[in-house]
Amino acid sequence: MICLDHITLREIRLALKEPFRISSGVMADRRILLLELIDAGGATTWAECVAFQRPIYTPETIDTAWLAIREWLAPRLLGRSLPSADVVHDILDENIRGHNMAKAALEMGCWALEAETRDLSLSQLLGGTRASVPTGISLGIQPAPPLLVERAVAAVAAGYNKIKLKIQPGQDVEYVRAVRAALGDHVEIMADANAAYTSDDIDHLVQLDAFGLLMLEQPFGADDLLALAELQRRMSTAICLDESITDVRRARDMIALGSGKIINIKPGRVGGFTASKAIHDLCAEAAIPVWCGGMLESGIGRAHNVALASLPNFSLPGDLSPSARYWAADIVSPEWTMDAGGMVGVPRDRRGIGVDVDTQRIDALTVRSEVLRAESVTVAFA
Ligand code: OSB
Ligand code: MG
Repeated sequence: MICLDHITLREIRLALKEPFRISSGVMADRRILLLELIDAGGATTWAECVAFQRPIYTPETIDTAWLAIREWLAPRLLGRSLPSADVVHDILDENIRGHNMAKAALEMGCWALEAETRDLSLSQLLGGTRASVPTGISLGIQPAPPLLVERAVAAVAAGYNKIKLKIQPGQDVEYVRAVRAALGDHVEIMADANAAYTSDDIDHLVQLDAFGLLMLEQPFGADDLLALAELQRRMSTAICLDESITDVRRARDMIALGSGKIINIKPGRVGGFTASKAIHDLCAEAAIPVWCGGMLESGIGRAHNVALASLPNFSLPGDLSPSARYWAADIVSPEWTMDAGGMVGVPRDRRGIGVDVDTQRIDALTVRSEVLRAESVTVAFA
């Protein structure tokens, strides 16, 4: 049983150690939306809304998410007795379109709260089975191939199990060729275009087949499932969908149309853990591998992702880099670390999200906050 007494929204600023460039823009100082959820019984937990500052990845931003949570989503949950977190997805989804990252932050917070109150780890509550999960690294677009090669070589030496290269038109084939030549044939390499190409680029992209990539992530726009199917027919490299998969129905469409062979599950993008589990289960039945993507999260979002990635069909390395790859100091302790084999431990012996949240540091980093309570919010959809 969960009954949310109040939720505190906070925006913190956290500087990335180095800017991260994808085809649609660059991120340097992260504005991060955190939720602290407090149960009527006194239990507390944290969740992270993974929306970025600008709509360069999906249409949401942290400002749209703040509005959606305050005005439409949180009022549906506050003060209401819920038997378990698995009912929250449908409550938030009914007659409210989109805003998946806003929904996910609340929904995942409810799962974490249920784990707290039932004295389970989040991994156990979700059905996770593994004590550690393999991680890969996602390398942003660099000004020239040698700079990317340098980072890729260092990442392999650090133990990462998969090297993902961001690409965009004009910075693709030669970059991938250089990294493959430097790393040799036995390292798992993949590329991610973040929707930068169109069906006019099919002949160009087919050249990537020469480099033995593990997969090519989201070459075309989120809605371009037919064009993606055409590309998949022309390429031997497996296409992986990220932005296209916003719920379990899109995963079914991908399978039916042949638009891809692998799915990157980001719980924020699909509206939370219930949808993530549904996609995970569907893909397990269809022999489609899945892996857990990343959104340059703080240690709070990372805790949620690591718990999800401990489910059995997360059979490929996730974008689950340790804290030190992103931040001078994280907001959780212990910080997330990776061993020499590129494995991240799942804190299955700890209750809830499995790390302590550094509330003093969060206080110091907070630039705005708002407390949402049942009595103080307008119920927009009575
Ligand atoms: O497409 O997976 C993506 C970062 C920003 C926007 C989109 C993506 C990414 C990443 C980062 O690849 C992965 C990470 O969090 O380390
Ligand atoms: Mg991606």
